[in-house]
Amino acid sequence: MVNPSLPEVPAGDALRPYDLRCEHRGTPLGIGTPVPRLSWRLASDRRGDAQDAYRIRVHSRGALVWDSGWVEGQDVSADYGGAPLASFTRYTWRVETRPGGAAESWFETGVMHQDEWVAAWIGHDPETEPPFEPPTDEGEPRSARTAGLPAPRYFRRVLDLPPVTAVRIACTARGLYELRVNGHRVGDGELTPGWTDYRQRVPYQVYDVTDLAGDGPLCVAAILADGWWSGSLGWDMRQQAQRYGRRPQLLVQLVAEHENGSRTVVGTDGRWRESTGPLRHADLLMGEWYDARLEQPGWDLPGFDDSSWAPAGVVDTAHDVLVPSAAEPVRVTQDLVPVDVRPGDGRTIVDLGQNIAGRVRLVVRGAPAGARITLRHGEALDDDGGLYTANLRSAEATDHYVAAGAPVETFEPRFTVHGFRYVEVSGHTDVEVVGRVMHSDTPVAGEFSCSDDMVRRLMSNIRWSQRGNFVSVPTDCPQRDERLGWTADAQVFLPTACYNADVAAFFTDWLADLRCAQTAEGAVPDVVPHVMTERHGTPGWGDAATVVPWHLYRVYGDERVLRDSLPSMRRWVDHVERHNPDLIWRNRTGSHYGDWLQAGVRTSREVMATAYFALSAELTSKAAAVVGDVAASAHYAGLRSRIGDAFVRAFVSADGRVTGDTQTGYLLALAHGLIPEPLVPAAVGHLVADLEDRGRRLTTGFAGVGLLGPVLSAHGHHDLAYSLLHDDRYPSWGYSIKRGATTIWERWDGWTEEGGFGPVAMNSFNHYALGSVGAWLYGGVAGIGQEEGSVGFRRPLIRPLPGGRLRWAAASYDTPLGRLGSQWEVEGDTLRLEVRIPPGAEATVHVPTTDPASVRESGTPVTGEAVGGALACRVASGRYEFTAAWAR
Ligand code: RAM
Repeated sequence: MVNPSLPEVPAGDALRPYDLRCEHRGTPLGIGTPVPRLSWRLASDRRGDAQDAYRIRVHSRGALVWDSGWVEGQDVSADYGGAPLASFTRYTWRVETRPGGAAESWFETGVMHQDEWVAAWIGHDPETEPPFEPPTDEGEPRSARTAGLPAPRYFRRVLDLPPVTAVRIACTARGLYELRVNGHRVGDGELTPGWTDYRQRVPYQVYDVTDLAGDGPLCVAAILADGWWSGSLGWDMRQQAQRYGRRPQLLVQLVAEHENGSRTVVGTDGRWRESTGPLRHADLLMGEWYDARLEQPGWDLPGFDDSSWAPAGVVDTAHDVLVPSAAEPVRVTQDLVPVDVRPGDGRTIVDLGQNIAGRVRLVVRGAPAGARITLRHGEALDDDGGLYTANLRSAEATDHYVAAGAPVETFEPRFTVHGFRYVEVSGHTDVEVVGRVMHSDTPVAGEFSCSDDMVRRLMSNIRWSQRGNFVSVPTDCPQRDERLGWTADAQVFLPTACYNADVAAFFTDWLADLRCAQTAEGAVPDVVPHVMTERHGTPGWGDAATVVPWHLYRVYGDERVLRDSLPSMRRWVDHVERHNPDLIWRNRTGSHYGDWLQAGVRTSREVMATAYFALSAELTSKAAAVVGDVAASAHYAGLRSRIGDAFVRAFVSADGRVTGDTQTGYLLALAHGLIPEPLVPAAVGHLVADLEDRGRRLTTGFAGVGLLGPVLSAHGHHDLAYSLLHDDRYPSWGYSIKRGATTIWERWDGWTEEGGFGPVAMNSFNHYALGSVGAWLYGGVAGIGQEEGSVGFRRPLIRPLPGGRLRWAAASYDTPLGRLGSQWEVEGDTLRLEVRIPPGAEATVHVPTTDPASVRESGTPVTGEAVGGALACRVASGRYEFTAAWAR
């Protein structure tokens, strides 16, 4: 499977803005902030090009509403500064740069003032409604059995409006919805409105349905299911099902504009009608049950006779929880044609060749009415070639389709998602299956490739695990009865995630849920959104509160994330300090998972916790400095320094050993500057000795694994780092790849020769945490990074690491300024390095060489400074081709 490639960048000799975004999104509808941030990237093939000034003009309804005037400088973003934004209005904006070109884009607002909401939350009256009773056989979904969940509901209302010029619909659910207008599905979002901390924030989406409206009556319809709101969630069905509410509810507000400029606003109310339909049951973990015999043709068209439908019940009119959807929705982004279809014994096993999160589209031919076709999903096959589902725990991941008896029927579930590579189809043999890949549609931002098949596969597995686990929130896994926003998984993987995709909007939204969930005393929960109330305050997990905002700021250069998060960062650090006055984090360690899933060792929990405490204090100090809170910055810098002293006193011996003597202990201490300078070589020596003594095998778990490459290479041990990268013995990434992994496994021993499948209680084959090595492939191997202190890649640092089995490696990455690229190749005794620096950036390039005097750029000698096996030189924007002497 190839990785999705980066979109082309405009080429040419003149500076040009491109890829215009509003609030980190392309052309969003439903912007809710009064001061949206507008940003653009720059392209130019001319060396040394930089933007000297920009000017933004925003128009709405033919009138100029903001002219920034010419603003000198290199900023590639600006906050809207014009007349107050009106609701449901399109704003086109144009940015011009000097020198150079111009580009145009638009955004639309949603509901700008809470009092503009008229829609009520509607649902159905549970008293009138019998629960779904499927045939009592093995196919019965357990969630329906235990919780007696009612069937999903269908809603509709017909509106007679004067002729319209534009129609927008704002829609959301406490649950999941599919919106339809005049028989057509609206939008391409899946699992909408997405998952947030519904108690405080329910996101709504805005759609442009003008083209569906026509001249006659308008039928607005929706299907409503439980989803995260009232369906099964997590692993404890009794506690978790119906976590937020008992029944799903719908909220729709339509705003139609007419020729004379007037508006009609209509919201959901008791005039809507509702009914059950062919979708009998839908649950994220369990799957769907669709009975095509129960279809009511035309139910979403104006002419339909809904006299047998019931009036919808009005639940409440709470609008204060409504927030504009801030990130791209989940979408189906790719179809996978099976690589193998194995019929047998009434059950056909279909292999998509790739472990994904998603669902299938099923085509059924010649099934008699009432035939039930069952689709079971799994990540692996057992020894007999049957579907392996033990690791799904209680998630049934099973869809049922009951045929209507037509010659050809098509079924695709709507309100469920499975983590799977294999599908078992039973109940009918003449079937066709296509895999539908689903994930939050974060734009592709980076590409990495190299000459080694296994390393390429590793990056592909990382990328697929990112896709499979960014499903509205960053989850641990997409398959079993868990799929929760585990905070450590997210924070250790974030640097890798940022290289692969533009996750600014995605994580900014998740951080809002993190802040909602912080406890009164400042503890951060282990999972966000917060659904396991008893778990919070855990070292490495809670620290997502500081690590995530800081990293987002560094990568995307948007300081608002720090402004929004600083109070939460402070409360988190204060909480840890309050309970650990001697600054060794021993108390209030929450669920303390340590270096989770480490291989065969036990990193000291106090070492790990205290290292994170130091890191969080440091990041809080830096964030306070950015926000301009000098006193807070000094306070947390002081705290950081005292934690550092305490760490050294408690854990670092005079010969540079760190208590516990484990790889993760050294990695954390070295990466976070906790080893006194004179002892650093000794500590590095102990780390290296541990690896060598184990025959170059890693022992790291979630907390340490992402630091192996960066720390080893920072201290001159890239050979060792490459040994680990290329290793295929247990435990290693290569070990899973040798076994055919197409995603990153949760645990090093997900499957072993000796034991077969790992412990079923916890064995996901799609978990990205151990894939946090990806950041080192981009930042180390291909060498795309930024200088310490640089923000938004203003000062890129290109420092590739030729080595290992690699003959070449290449990476490209869309920084906020524009595209950055690095590609190296070794041929005989020459190394060639091509770099691409975006306009306005001032880069340092370390050209790897065994002879600094040999370095040439496009044939011309280069001046620079010889540093550790490279010639470091400064370059401005443009493309450069270096050659240098190289000896292995
Ligand atoms: C597991 C999750 C997750 C991890 C926690 C501690 O259940 O899958 O990856 O963060 O435990």
